[in-house]
Amino acid sequence: MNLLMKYGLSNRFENEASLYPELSLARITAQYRGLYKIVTASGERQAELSGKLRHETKELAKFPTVGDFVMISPNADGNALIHHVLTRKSIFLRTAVGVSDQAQPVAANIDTVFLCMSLNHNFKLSRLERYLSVAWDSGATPVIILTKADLCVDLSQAVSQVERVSSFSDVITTSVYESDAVKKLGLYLKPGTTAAFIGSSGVGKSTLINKLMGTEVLATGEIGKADKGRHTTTGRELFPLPCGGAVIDTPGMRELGAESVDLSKSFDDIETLAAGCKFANCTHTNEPGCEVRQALSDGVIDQRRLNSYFKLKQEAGYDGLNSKQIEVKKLERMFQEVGGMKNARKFAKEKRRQK
Ligand SMILES: Nc1nc2c(ncn2[C@@H]2O[C@H](COP(=O)(O)OP(=O)(O)OP(=O)(O)O)[C@@H](O)[C@H]2O)c(=O)[nH]1
Ligand SMILES: [Mg+2]
Ligand SMILES: [Zn+2]
Repeated sequence: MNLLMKYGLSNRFENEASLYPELSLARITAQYRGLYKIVTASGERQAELSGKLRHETKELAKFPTVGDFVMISPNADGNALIHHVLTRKSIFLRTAVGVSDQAQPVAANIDTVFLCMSLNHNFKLSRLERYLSVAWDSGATPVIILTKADLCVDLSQAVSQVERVSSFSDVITTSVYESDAVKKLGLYLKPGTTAAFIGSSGVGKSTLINKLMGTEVLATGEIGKADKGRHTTTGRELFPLPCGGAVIDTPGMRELGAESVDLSKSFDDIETLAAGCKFANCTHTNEPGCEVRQALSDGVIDQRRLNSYFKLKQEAGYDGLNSKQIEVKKLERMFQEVGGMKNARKFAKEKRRQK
C-alpha cells in the first residue's frame, strides 16, 4: 500500500503530482533547521531544498512547510531533494517573530483547524476571536474545541458565550476524563483529510492527539510549566491516525499575527449591521443613522464584542476603512508580488462585472 494514503493524500495531489513523471511525491511531516522530515510512498526520510527552489523562493510564506505535498528526487548523500511545492489548498500563516512584515507558514493543506482553548484560566473570548479570524483566512474550516471541561464550573454558559462569537463554527467540549473525544473529533478526520491543532501552550492539544492515536506518542506537560513560557511540544509535526485522517500538532502560539484577517466571517453580525449604516464610511462611534450603535443600545450585540472588532480591524491595518475599501486593500496585498495595484484594479473590475 502507498504509505502516503495514511498521511492525508487525496486525488487532488496525486493528479498534480502526475505532471512531474520524473520526480516522486512526498509529504512534509516535520521541519528543523533547514532539514525536512518527509514521508514517501515507501517510507520516512530526510530532505532538503534544491538549490533552484531555494533561490527562486522569495517569500517566507512560499517555503515548504509541514503539511505540504512536494516533488522530490533522490540525492547522492542519502537526503532527498525537494524541487516543487504542489499547489496548496490552504495555508495557515502567522506573523514571524523578529522578521518584519513577513508571514511565516505554520501548516499547509489543512482541511480543519481545531482551535483549542481550555475552559479554565485560558478562557478568553477575545483570543478566540483573533484565532478564528486567522483560521478563516487560511482556507481551512475552524472547529472550536473547548478543552478541560472538567475544570469548568458552568459549562453551558461558557459554550453559549463561545457560540455567540463563532456563528459559523462548530463548538466541541472535551475532557481527558471522558472517552467520547475520539468520536467527537473523528467526524472531521476522514481518510484523505488533515487537521491541525492550534492554541495556547498547555491547553491540551497533544493530550487530545494522543487520545486520537490510541497511544501516548506525544509528550504532554503541566500547565504551570507552560505558563512560565515553556512549551511541551517544541515543533510542528504531522501524524497519521488510526481513523484514516492525518493531524498536525503545533506548539502553543503566543502571538498569532492578525495579518490579513477575514473580519466578514468572524464578525459577520457586525459587518452585516455596518452595511446598513447611513454613511458608507461610518466608524460606528457617533454618526447618525448608525445601525451598529443602534444594535448596541438594543442589546443585540455587546460592547466587549464591538471592542474586539475595533481592535482587530485596527491591528489588521484596516482601521477606518469600510468593507469595500478593505476588499481593495486585500487585493492590493494579494497582488503586490505580481505587479501591484494596476493588476488589482483590473481584477476588481472583472470581479464586479461578474456579479
Ligand atoms: N484537568 C484536565 N487537564 C488536562 C486535560 N487535557 C490536558 N490536560 C493537562 O494539561 C496539561 C497540558 O497538556 P498538553 O497536551 O501537553 O498541552 P499542549 O496544548 O500540547 O501544550 P504545548 O505542547 O505546550 O503547546 C497536561 O498536564 C495535561 O495532562 C483535561 O481535559 N482536563
Ligand atoms: Mg503539545
Ligand atoms: Zn455605523
